[in-house]
Amino acid sequence: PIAKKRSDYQQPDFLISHVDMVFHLDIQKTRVITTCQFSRNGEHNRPLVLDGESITLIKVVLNDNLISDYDVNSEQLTIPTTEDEFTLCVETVINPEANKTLEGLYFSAGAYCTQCEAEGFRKITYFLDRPDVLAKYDVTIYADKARYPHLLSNGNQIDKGQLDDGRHWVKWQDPFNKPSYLFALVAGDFDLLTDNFMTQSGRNVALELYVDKGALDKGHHAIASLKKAMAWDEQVFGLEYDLDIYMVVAVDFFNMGAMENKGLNVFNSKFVLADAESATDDDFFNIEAVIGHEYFHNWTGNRVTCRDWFQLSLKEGLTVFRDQQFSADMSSPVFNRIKNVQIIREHQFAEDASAMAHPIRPEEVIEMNNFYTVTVYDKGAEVIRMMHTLLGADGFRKGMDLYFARFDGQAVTCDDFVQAMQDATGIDLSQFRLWYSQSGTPKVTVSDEFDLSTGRYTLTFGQMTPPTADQKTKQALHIPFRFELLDEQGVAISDDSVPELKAKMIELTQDVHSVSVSGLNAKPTPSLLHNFSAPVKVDYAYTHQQLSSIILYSGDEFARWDASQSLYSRCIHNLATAPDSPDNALFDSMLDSIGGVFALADTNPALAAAMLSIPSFETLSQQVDEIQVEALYHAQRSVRHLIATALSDKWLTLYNNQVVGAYQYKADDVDKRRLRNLSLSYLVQGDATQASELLHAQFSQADNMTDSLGALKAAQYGKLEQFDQLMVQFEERWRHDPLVLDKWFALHANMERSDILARLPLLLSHEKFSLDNPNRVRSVLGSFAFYNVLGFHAIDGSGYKFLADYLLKLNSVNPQVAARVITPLTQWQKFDPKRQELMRYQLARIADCKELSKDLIEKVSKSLN
Ligand code: B3K
Ligand code: ZN
Repeated sequence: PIAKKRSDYQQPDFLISHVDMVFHLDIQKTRVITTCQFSRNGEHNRPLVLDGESITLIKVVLNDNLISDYDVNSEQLTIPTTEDEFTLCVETVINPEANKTLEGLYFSAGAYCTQCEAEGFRKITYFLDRPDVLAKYDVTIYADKARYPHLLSNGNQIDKGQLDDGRHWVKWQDPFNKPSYLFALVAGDFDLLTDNFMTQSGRNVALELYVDKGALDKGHHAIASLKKAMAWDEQVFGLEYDLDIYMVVAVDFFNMGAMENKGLNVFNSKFVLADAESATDDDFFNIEAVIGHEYFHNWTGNRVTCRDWFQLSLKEGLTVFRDQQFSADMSSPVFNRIKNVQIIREHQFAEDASAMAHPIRPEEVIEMNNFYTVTVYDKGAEVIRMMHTLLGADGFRKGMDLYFARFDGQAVTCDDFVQAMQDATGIDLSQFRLWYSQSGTPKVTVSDEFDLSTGRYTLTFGQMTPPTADQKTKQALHIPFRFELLDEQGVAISDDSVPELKAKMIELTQDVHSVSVSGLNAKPTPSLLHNFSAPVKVDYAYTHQQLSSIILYSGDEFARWDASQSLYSRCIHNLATAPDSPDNALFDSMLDSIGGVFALADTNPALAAAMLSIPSFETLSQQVDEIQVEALYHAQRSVRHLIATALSDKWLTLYNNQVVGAYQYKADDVDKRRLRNLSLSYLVQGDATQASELLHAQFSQADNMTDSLGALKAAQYGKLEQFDQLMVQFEERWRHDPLVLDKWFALHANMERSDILARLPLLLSHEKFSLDNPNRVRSVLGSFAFYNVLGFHAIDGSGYKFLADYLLKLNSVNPQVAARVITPLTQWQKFDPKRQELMRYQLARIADCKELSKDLIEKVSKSLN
């Protein structure tokens, strides 16, 4: 397959003003009749070339004439016409049941549904399947009434009827122009939860949530979240919903989280269904976030969409930023910010360090589905956030207003967005645009100097972006870098004559910058990168004492957390590299500072919980040049053990202090459960009898999934004997509930045990396991490959082989999911030479496969280069 390049963009040869579609649904032979009004775009005499894949062409009618002089192959239908305006009617047949790629029209557990983004519409009909062709759609659906009482598509229902043969039909009309990737169709027998929302201008919007039969009670949180998101977008961005109906359908078989189809979102049921017993606090949180995300797309994505797929971050980076702000406003801002940063440090930095490194606006793509990445989404959101920081909240809002005023109803580029931000505020963003084209993680090296005789302190910032697999040379970026200086008492030093100090921010635009302050009595402590104001790595040689001081006194809660993480990281790396001569002063200083954090538990429990958690293996991995798997892993475990045992009394008190009543998903209770489960995970490393009593009591008395799963995870982590037996009980109780069973599978897959490779095949042959179900595949294969450090990276290569064997099977069923789960194998660059060789060997095996999907070809070939 050949890569498409961003620089090759050409306007479409034809435009479509209106689309009329008729679906005759049938499990194996669905007939689709598509009639479009075309017009030639510009002066040319090229034929009409439509995209189409895995569909059978029945007939083509041009302006009421049946034609046969067209050309059709496995990817395109070419119509030789010279007309400027014409009507084309194409009839195709598709097989939804056989479609296991879950792209196009497919069958999910008894219901029909569609997924068209990015290029799935061409699996339904021949079309100009690109985001810059916008049209109005009328859609009529015919299906058996008894089996499919609900027939849904975008927009408003305008007509319906009944046939004598048991079928019925419904006609939908979407009044908004949209690209084909936002098309959706759903047909099935669902339970329906309804509600309504009154917009700020007084329009009433019907809200409809369609879920599996019997799951109605699990839909309330999603509906409540939707209403919060609708109100939030009005308050913060002045954006109101634009149709009279908003539908959300939950399906069990879905490649990702959810899809923002106009007026008809389709969701992975994981991000819709929740009740206290079966869903954790994290599940409740994620539902609110994803419901918000898809809703916010209605403006950032649907009303203003992308000109081409290289611009994906235009809608995704911006919408992730919006959902992050929403979540922060709904709960603890600092806790949310920490979560965002962890994703960047664990996954995005890893992507930048791998062969898949790409800018947030990629230059070259073979399979578009491979570019729904943490870089495009989460680093993209960081780039938007930096503009928010540089422009201020008011400036950013002005920029957004101008963006909508200019581009509503159009398909535009990232440059158009930045230009609107610049024009609305007069702030020069020309250098800032490099963030869109340059990949890699910049490193900001900070050094300082203090002259006691003059009282002058100078802080010097140097920036450098190391080369990435896709780009050798890098330029200096425009980096908003927030910081402050703390005096010996931990008080922030203010000096209005130093603009950077006044603003608490320096804008780095060159390789080196410095800031000086005079009149100081002692050398201050710099507290750096407040609120993670840019997606960079910072290098400054803090003393342990300085880190402790930031932990206690920094005015920025994020910086306090970050300092705690630096202290833990230091201890862990120290132990990993010098296990026989640990730096005792460092460990004492860490225990001392952390001991002090317990006092925060009452006043700021969310921050306390984050500060009492040590960095993940993934985060630690990105702090070193070469990952020493066993040494790093065991060092992390040892430091946890040390914290668990040295502070055991504090953990017990903390555990006992978190008293919560009957389950409710509300901030105070969530914080308490979080602290309680965190304490338990430390307690299991101390007194075994005591821990096992606490754990048993918690598991058997829990009225909610957060506490049940917390107990199970603690038992797993502490390798308590009763773990296996609790897992059996858990499975018995939950085998009917797919979403809970996913958690059970995941727990098994990331267990640390020497026979893990022998146990994985048992999971795969479990009667509830299925290759067709992405959630299941992710919970076994994904959990293992991403998080089972010792198992996946077993030095005999068995973990890598296991993944590769499985991917070769998944390749022909669901390439999109396969290409996602392969990620850990593509990140071989940071491992030791032996592991690198083993990982590359498996990649080469995959590359050798005869019928490899485009998705895997792109990832594997890049990784082997
Ligand atoms: N826009 C969709 C993602 C589509 C992924 C296609 N492989 C969901 C979202 O980001 O909201
Ligand atoms: Zn999105």
